[in-house]
Amino acid sequence: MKRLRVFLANLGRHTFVSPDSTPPLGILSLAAYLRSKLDVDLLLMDQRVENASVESVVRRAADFGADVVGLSLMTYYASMLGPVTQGLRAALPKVFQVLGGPHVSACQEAALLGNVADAAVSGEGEHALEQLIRAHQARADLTNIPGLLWRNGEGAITRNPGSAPIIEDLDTLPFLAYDLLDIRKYRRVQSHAHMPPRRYLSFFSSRGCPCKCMYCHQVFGKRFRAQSPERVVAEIEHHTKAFGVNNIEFEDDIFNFDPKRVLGICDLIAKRNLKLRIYFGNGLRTDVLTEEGVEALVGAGLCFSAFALESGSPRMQQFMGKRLNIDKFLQGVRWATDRGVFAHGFAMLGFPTETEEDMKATLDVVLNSRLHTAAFFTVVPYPGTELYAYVAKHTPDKLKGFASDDLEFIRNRINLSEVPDEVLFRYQRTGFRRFYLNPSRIARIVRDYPNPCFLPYYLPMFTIRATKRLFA
Ligand code: B12
Ligand code: SF4
Repeated sequence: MKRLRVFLANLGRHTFVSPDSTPPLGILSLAAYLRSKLDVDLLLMDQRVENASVESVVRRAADFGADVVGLSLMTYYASMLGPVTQGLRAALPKVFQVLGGPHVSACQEAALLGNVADAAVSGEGEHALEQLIRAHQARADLTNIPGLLWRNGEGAITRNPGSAPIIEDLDTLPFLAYDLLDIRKYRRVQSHAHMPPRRYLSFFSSRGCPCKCMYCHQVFGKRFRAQSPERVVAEIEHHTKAFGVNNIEFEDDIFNFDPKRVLGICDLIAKRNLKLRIYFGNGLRTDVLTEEGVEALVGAGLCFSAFALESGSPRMQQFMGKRLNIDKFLQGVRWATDRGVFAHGFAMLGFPTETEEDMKATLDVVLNSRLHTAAFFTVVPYPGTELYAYVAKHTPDKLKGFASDDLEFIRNRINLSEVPDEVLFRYQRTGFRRFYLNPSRIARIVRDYPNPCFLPYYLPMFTIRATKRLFA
């Protein structure tokens, strides 16, 4: 019997103002899991890093002769789904098409509108995709797959009762299928860490975050599950040796939630003398960060971390559910930068009810911090978040004309706050300008940035962000 051919693609684009692209850990994890359970041929494609056209995605799947196509995406790229799935249907009439990733977790049934995919999986995908493929191979009914979203015989979008089981013990996951990806492509583009392009690998060592930030996703639920230090370091050692790479990025939501685990990981890295350079693109959470943890991470090779403040206003911290202690934030950044770590900050302006006072507070904290670089984002309500529900309930007019799949998110002009548009965008520009036009900050950036020759590379992106709404 012909082996089933499964094509997994990460949809997306990287652009001038959003130049970053990281290895698609979702499909890398799914591929590893599928081949550990089923006898299948796999082909992976990352449309985002290749900046490939929709036609190329379809052609790649068709040339491979795919029986099943799995498409992974963020909501931001949802407008591609119609053309991709229709193209696949035309090129491979019998192919079974399934959607997954943050977009499905956010939009649920609506993810199947406007396209011709057969099914969609919300949340963690390993178990569900395995079950789906088994059912497809056996030509069995899909009604027995808990939580599956699919089109039934009449074409109606249906949700099965229940939800797909999650993987309780993340140590049981096979190592990411990096051998199926051309990692050389990631050397040429900016990674999540704002560092010069380099050879690196990404990892995701924990799932689920117990915090309740109202703008955040629902992919892995609220319970923290993590791989043990032994499992984390075994995978890092395996892949870094196989690819001859020593730069690694963690994309975990809350890597340092368990301080003991952090120490265990660092201890093993040191014992095995892995000589890593470690980056946290998605950040370390400062209110659970300990000085001992920072010390250990630096000893293990930490050289870059993002730190998400989001707001410097204690009132907004409560409102948005992040509840970060601002003094601890400043202290965490100081612990890291005092030890030579390059620190990037995330700030958000324009939450519902936010006033000029709150915005000033955010600017004050960021400007007075030891951060090397920072980005001031304006708040965007993604569907499926508590924030979106709040805006839909209290100020539905603000959602008119807002497109969560606008492919240039940085241009997004939604203003959920109490202040007029020009005030919000002026605070954003002022934030960027005052942060970067500071001689001592510039001196620290030049001193601590690993390769200052790359700094001009960021200028166009910085200029566009810093002038948002100035000319429009
Ligand atoms: C790394 C990352 C990126 C990378 C790109 C990642 C990529 N895949 O290409 C970069 C840095 C470029 C990026 C950019 C953005 N990101 Co981002 N990013 C992440 C982050 C931190 C980790 C993603 C990851 O690797 N997860 C680990 C893997 C294992 O999980 P996964 O991909 O979700 O896959 C699992 C399931 O979803 C499912 N699954 C996935 N694919 C498929 C496919 C099939 C067929 C099936 C069945 C199942 C399935 O199974 C997988 C294993 O269980 C997530 C947060 C998070 N925790 O996920 C945000 C996240 C994905 N990003 C988000 C957003 C909003 C953005 C931005 C738009 C804005 C911003 N300010 O960050 C920009 C995009 C702008 C641009 N430049 O293009 C949102 C997406 C929300 C949404 N509704 O889509 C997330 C969820 C963060 C959040 N707080 O809400 N991001
Ligand atoms: S701490 Fe990060 S991952 Fe956790 S809920 Fe808040 S934004 Fe989401």
